[in-house]
Amino acid sequence: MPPKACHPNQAVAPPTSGRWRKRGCACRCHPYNVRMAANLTPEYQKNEARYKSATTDEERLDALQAMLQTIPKHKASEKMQAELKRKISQLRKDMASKPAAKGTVDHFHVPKSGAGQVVLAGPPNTGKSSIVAVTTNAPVKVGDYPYTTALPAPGMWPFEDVQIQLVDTPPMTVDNIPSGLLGTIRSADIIGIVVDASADCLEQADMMHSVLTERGVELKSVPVAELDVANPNARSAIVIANKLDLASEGDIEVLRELFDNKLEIIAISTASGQGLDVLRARLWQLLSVIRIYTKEPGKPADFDRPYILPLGSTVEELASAVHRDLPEIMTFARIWGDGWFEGQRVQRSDVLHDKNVVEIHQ
Ligand SMILES: Nc1nc2c(ncn2[C@@H]2O[C@H](COP(=O)(O)OP(=O)(O)OP(=O)(O)O)[C@@H](O)[C@H]2O)c(=O)[nH]1
Ligand SMILES: [Mg+2]
Repeated sequence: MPPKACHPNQAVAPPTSGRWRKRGCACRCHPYNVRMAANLTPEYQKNEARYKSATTDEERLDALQAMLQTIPKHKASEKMQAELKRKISQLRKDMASKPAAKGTVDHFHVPKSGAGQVVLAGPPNTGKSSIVAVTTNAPVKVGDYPYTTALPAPGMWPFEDVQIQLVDTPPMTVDNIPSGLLGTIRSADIIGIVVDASADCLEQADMMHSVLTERGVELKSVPVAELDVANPNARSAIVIANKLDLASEGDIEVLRELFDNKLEIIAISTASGQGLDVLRARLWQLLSVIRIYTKEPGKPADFDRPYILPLGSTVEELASAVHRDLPEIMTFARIWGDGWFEGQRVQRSDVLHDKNVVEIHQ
């Protein structure tokens, strides 16, 4: 006898073959109700057991990453791999937005906010605080002497209808990295290495690259969506060459010629405003997120508060961002905007595009 569906009103065909983890349920509402991937190795199973018995987020993350590394890579395990990647990125996000434990204040932990977090790091006096000062309303201190900034400070840089979070940080050198700063840098979505384009900028960029690499931060010149999620050390990074107004053409040329193969370089000046729009648009692209507006049937769309989702998110992932239980009770969705006919009826697994409007029906 075929297993009974949990939601009798929904027309869900029971499986005809394969083993199902949740017995007696034929629907696809439960995330664990997936066909078992064949040939799970003992090593994978050991990591899975570690995940199940983990008591802290750090242990969970470590076990999930190990599961992703050890899962057999073939067609039958593709869904499990995708689910593991989703869990890893969700857990990372949750960990980054958690406040410090009660009674302790970790000044180097900056909870994430907005469309994504860009941590500005670099040697003294390069203009990290000036960038935050001219682009956001954050009350950061700018000084014409080194070591002005002592602690990280966030500010929100408006971009169209969203905001990108910039984090000002204290300066670092080869011999002096404030304790806690590496944690701030590691939890960034994007690391913006700020150098002074008018003073040995190649040396500064090289120093930052080698100091961070030696400490296990792998700087990648790719958007967040193209990072290997199984590699916890990889971070999207970009070099921001500031003080363009004081720099000679030659300074920037040398940096581009000798460093461009390692990281992308964007030249700006907080004094003249040059390059700031280019920087903001590029940071938005690197963050690899989309904005989705929701609407209730018969009502206009809510354009004030877009949902920010990772690039490649599906209708079902939007539903769970709206409400944890929504994926289970949604029946169908309609969509407007880029890539669709007006009001097209879409499947749970359909991939959303930036600025789509979605109407979820229960
Ligand atoms: N000419 C020029 N001066 C700049 C520019 N950006 C920053 N400055 C100046 O550079 C000096 C240092 O700026 P800050 O923003 O305090 O530099 P910082 O990197 O935060 O310095 P620390 O906190 O010490 O690491 C200040 O005098 C700024 O006015 C720029 O684009 N052009
Ligand atoms: Mg500063």
